[in-house]
Amino acid sequence: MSRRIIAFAALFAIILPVVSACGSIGAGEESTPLTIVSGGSTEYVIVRNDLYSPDNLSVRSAVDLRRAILAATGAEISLKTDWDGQEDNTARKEILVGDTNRQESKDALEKITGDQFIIKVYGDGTKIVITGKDEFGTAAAVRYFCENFVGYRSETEYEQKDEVVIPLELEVISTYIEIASSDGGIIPGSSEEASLIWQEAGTVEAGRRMLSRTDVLIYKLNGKRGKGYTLELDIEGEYYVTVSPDGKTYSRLFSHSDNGYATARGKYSADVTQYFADSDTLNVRISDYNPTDGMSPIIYSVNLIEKN
Ligand SMILES: [Ca+2]
Repeated sequence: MSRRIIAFAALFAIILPVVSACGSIGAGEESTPLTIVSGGSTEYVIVRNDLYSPDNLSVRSAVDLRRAILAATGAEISLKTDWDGQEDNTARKEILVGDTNRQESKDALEKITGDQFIIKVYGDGTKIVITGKDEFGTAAAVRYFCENFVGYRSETEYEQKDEVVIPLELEVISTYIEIASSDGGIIPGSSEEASLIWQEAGTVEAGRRMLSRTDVLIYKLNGKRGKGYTLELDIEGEYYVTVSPDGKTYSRLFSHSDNGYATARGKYSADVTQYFADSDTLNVRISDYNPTDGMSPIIYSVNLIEKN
């Protein structure tokens, strides 16, 4: 049996778009604006749980939020942990991501069930909670916040804006879907996948990444020098997959013409051990094998599996 180690944490779930959202603000109701970012700066800091390691999805989601705000508004927002010792943090403007030690996070978590997340402003806007019951819910919450309030969908898809303003009365409680994959493959559209993308391409919908003829997608996968790995792709269409340890010289790994299934969806894997002989990373480049026609690659998951 092989062990999963893929870049960053081994994850098996991804968050797909929200099924239902209910807010405390209905159409036509007056809301009071709460400014998070104005003129490229912010008074808020992002706060995350001190006890989690940097690979924890909740922590990575906090980093994603920071990155989204910076990209969309140019505002540098600090990210700190919730450990303040004896310091009084009640007046500090904080965006609390995940299950922090603040009372507001605890109160918000009481309001939701396991498959929900919550985004809620407390009091006069000093504390904004963005959390799920677990790190997957928190990732879904951050994604929702980024898309709906920051105007950020991905590194290449966001609105430039001077301000981020949310309603002071904001309370979103929403259900999300986790799609489990049997073997730990990372699914397009997840924040895990986002962390692997070196060159973005194509469009993502319902856990699939669809390339068009001239699109070139590059994942950068992290491993350990000298270890053995198998690369597994769940893919269909006219794919052409090349790999490179240095991002300069690419070698052919496989293409749709190598298997007997024509362009059907399937899990295709190849030994990539040799590329880790002298490198901790592997660039995986996916493009259309035959760009002159319409059949193009669709990617369902990517997985780098360490060999025992
Ligand atoms: Ca094609």
